[in-house]
Amino acid sequence: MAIKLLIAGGFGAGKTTLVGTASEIRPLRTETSRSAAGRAADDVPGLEPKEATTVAMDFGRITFEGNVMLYLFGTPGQQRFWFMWEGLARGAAGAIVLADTRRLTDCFGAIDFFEQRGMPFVVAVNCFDGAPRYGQARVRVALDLDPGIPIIMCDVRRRESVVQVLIAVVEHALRLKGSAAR
Ligand SMILES: Nc1nc2c(ncn2[C@@H]2O[C@H](COP(=O)(O)OP(=O)(O)OP(=O)(O)O)[C@@H](O)[C@H]2O)c(=O)[nH]1
Ligand SMILES: [Mg+2]
Repeated sequence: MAIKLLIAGGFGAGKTTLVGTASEIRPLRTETSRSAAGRAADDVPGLEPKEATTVAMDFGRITFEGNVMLYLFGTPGQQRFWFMWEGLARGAAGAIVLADTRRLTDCFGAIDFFEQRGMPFVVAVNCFDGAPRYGQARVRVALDLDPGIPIIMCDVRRRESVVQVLIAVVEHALRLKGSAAR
């Protein structure tokens, strides 16, 4: 069985890192180094400068138990590339919205996108070193998430952590599908 998942979220939330950590094949990346104009537009004061950004997508694959294959599609984070999300979302079973607590509201766009399309999603909070730590309850209030939407704390550099998030989104998508069929 093959399942397509989208990895979305704000600029620099760790989408490319997540796909790279999870993937058993060499991930396809479409990163470019950032132009001076891009830096001026997107860099956030106080955060480390970012050298590269995704312009089209990331792609990776992970197999569970030898027969469930997850195809991971990372979206570009910068708002000017969002026109590509529509195509990437086609046929996806669910999505992960990655959030960075230093700029939590950057993922509002992604949440709106999936809510409007009725696409199952979970919110994964990428716990960057030194970033503020909020509990699930505070993240839920801050992002105005329905009680049914899972929120998972993660570190996208750690494989076990990413696997937990992947399992959460697949389970959530299956649960919603099951309740729709009833
Ligand atoms: N300390 C720490 N650094 C991280 C973590 N996740 C990602 N990074 C770093 O943060 C930067 C941004 O990560 P990316 O994976 O490129 O983020 P992205 O969401 O793909 O960014 P865009 O494609 O530009 O939107 C990279 O330099 C990563 O090495 C994390 O959990 N902790
Ligand atoms: Mg990226």
